[in-house]
Amino acid sequence: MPPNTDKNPRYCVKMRAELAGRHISGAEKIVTAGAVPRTASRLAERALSHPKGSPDFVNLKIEAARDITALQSLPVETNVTRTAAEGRRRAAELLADAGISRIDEIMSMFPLCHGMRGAMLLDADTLERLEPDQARGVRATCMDDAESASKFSASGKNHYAEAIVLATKVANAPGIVGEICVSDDPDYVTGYVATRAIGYQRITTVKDAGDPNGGRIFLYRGPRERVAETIRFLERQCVIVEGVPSLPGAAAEHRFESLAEDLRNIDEAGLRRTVRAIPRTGPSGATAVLSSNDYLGFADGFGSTGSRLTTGTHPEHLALERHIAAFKETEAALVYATGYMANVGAITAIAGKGDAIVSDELNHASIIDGCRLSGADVLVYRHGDLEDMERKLAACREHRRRLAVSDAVFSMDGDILDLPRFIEACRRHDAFSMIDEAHATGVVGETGHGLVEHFGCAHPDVATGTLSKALGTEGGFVCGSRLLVDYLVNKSRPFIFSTAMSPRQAAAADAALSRLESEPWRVERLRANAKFFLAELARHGIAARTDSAIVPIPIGDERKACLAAERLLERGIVVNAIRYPTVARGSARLRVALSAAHTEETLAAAAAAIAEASANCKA
Ligand code: WAQ
Ligand code: MG
Repeated sequence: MPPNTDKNPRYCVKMRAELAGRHISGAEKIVTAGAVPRTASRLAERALSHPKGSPDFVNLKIEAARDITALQSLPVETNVTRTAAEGRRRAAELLADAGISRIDEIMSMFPLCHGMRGAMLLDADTLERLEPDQARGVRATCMDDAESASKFSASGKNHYAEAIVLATKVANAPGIVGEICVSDDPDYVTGYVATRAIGYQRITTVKDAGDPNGGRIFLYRGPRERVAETIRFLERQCVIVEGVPSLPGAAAEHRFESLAEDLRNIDEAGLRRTVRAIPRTGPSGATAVLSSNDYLGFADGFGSTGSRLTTGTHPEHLALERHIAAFKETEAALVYATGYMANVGAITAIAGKGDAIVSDELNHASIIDGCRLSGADVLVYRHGDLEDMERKLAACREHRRRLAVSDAVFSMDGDILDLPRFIEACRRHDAFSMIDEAHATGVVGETGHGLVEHFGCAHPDVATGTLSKALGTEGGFVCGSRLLVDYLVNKSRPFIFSTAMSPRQAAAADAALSRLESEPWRVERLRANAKFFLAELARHGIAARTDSAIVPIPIGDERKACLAAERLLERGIVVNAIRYPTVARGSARLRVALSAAHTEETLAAAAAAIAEASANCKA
């Protein structure tokens, strides 16, 4: 934007809309004079097409923005929390680090914020209320994101970017030592705490779903006679915030904007779906469920009775999804009936006709089937060859969307993907990055959290996995940003059109995940077993390697591999022979999969028997 001069003055354009006496929409932009008509028209459009209905009145205000301060955005960190209690504990820790105590008392004041358009202004130490008008509160206004012009046209309202702009202005107000924000939207459980020292700390769960209590609390420390100056800064000082980061996986990232746009179209057509558990008890006792598929009344207690979008969602599914998201440190997760469906479901929702998928040649069959079903152009790159992958991505520049997909741990070779390089390459080519952690979850990474933990790197856009391997139960999942999961809920046919997993199954998987978290020694034991087993094989002259729990023992000829497996079975050792078409012709192998439950005696005996059987069969 050009400098704010007399020749080219800037204006603050503000919009707010009301329906039936209630505020339904509000926004503001700071723009040059030339951009005022366009901005005003867009804000009017936004007010008039609000999903909550046609407003009774829209207030558009255009004010000269004479004195503008530029501020650098607070840095953003995300704290993944599973429950409201955990989120509030995290908020308390963060603010304690910033020298603010009495957090529990402050948090307990949120119900008093109900109905306020502005924030509560509290003395940070005495908790006295300092707002001149307690019903309204103090509103931070006259602020904008320096890059809002580019974000605005593309994505309409961006809660996250708007919250960072507000928090940056508030944190820089004289006398303000901190801010706590909890959304007042009953379905949006994310909030943040912010100070100049700790930055903008998002907390993914700070309240229970369905809780309408929220608001903002600004914490002030200083003499009473300077409160007015603070309020003047918050309400009148024009501020432009520079360098607002975009949330990974948020609409502001170009590739995600296309998912957001699809969702907006669905929303505008009145077709948006959300997942919610059906109430088991209504106001007058049990709910009358007249839309399940439980025709004979057999499902009670075991079957889920329907698709996740009809009657199939139970509290157990939602708890499992929150748990998986927290475990994977992503905003959200979605559970599918199987891992196969998670892969097919994610790929076919993201990519379709006119899109391109770039896929490792050794990817699992569920990925291959997803690619085929999607209708996208599929380009297969040489196994693990990320340069080949980049060349193929570069060749798809003209496609609408690009998706690169790889197994995290390759199921037949046991090797792992170089995730940091994979993600970097995807970002360079504006491609979605997707990995399947079926054989990585519970195995790879210090405590079994998968590749991100192993490499200490960024998250891919999409991570899928299964509950049926290390977690010993059944089902599959996809995790990533809230936007991704909302998109899948609306677009992923295997999610939408199949019966939800049994709620008991969901509870069992939830418990298994807790066990993985509380017994990290199992992951350690598995790693030790792999090391021991490889050493035993080496002692018998077999060179094998692995980055995971899968140890392939190459044989080559298909018949010989089967024969070796038969010999081992005769001795009570179950090892599968893997042949074409699972692997290439002439690369048959014995595939050993290790477990933390194996003892060293078992592994030593197995290594000796494998060496003998494979030597005999080769001869
Ligand atoms: N100044 C002061 N208080 C405000 C303002 C303002 N300009 N705007 C809203 N509030 C207060 C008011 O009491 C609302 O009820 C409350 O804050 C919540 O506002 O993913 O959506 O606009 O990182 O509902 C935070 C997390 C989302 C974003 C917050 O707030 C993220 C949100 P909402
Ligand atoms: Mg709100």
